[in-house]
Amino acid sequence: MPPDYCGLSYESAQLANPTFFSAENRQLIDLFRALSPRGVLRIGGGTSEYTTYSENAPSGPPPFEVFGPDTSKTVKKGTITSALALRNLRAFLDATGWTCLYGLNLGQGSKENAAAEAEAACRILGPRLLALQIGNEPDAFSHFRPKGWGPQDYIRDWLAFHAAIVARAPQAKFAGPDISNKLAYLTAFAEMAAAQRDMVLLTVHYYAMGPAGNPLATMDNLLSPNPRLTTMKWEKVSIVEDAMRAAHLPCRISEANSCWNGGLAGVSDRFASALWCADMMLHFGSLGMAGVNLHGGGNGWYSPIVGCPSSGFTRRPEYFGIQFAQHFAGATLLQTDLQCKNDRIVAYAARVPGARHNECMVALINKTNSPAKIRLAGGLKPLRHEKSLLLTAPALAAQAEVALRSHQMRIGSHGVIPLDAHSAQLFTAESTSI
Ligand code: BDP
Repeated sequence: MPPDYCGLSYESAQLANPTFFSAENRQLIDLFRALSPRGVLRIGGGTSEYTTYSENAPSGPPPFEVFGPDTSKTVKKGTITSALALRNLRAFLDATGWTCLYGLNLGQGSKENAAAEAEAACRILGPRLLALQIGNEPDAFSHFRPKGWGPQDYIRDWLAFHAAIVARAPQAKFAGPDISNKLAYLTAFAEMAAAQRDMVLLTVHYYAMGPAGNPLATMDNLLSPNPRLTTMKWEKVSIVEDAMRAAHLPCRISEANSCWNGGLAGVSDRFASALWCADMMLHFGSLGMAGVNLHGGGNGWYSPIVGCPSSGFTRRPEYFGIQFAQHFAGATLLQTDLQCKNDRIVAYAARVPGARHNECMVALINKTNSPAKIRLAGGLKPLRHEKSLLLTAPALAAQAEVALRSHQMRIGSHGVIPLDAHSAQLFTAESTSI
């Protein structure tokens, strides 16, 4: 898992308020830094198809302090991203140590405006710009394109925008296709990407459930190993692997969360979402994905950080799930084989750079409502006097008092590790086989 594995995702509309992502927003900077010293901030989402770029800051106050969530029902109004917003974003990224995956408007924008914005983003964000993306979820462009528009039409439109952008910003790097769920668009994109020299990353989205309001979108379903409502059918992971191979590129989950349509009240903002998030992030790591960006912003139910500069920010449970997974950023996952009748108990192990040669890190996640007892095999032994990290809360539906806290390692007889119901634990183990 690369060092910049963890990330967040915000709506492009948020840039209409240039003070949000700025060096002045100290509280948000600290929250980003406490999540990762070098994460990826993805800017895009549904509102990226409604933004226009302008060199000049619009007169008058910004249209809102914070924006979000965006849902399929949000009536979107066009917003303006200015050069000032990009300069402030650069200062924010410098202060956090993060880079940016930056989305341009393909749905309704002109290629001339996208090229002007791309040129400014490259110049102003400089080394903090990981890549540009052209369009959000082009596989769901029914609002913007005639019926029958498909993957090859998308590639044609993408190439036209790409040509306009590189004419103004020859140094630009690109990622995509940022799809919702139709893998045919990823396959077409990967074939096209193989012939480009400026592509750095493939991207796809993942929502475990949706839309909010669907009776199958429940806390219980979220904790099941493969929620039945996922936007992306990950049984088809071989298609993603083929795309990575064809394009010679890594793939990142550039937008992810528990339930689309802005999240589900009482689920997306509860401790269950933290357990889901920790497992989902490590699971995608084990599938060879290069990172995951949790979508949010504003006061969305699924947003890992909510609030605004004037009244302050709050960490939602999911924030702690990301922090849990962050311990694996930069580490090399090892193959694990958990023999357990309950598929809601999962385990991950990894070699961490800088660790003693025979040590590895182990994560155990118990998404059941019963305590469990785990015995490590394969020559692995938990370190007896070490501290472990525990992701816990008073209840699965807890909103507050969710914590990732240090905890004295408990080891029972025969090396059995007791695992509380609905909890996740991270600790160091010694290996006689690595
Ligand atoms: C995705 C959009 C994102 C939305 C999200 C949702 O890219 O902007 O916020 O759906 O519905 O498709 O929550």
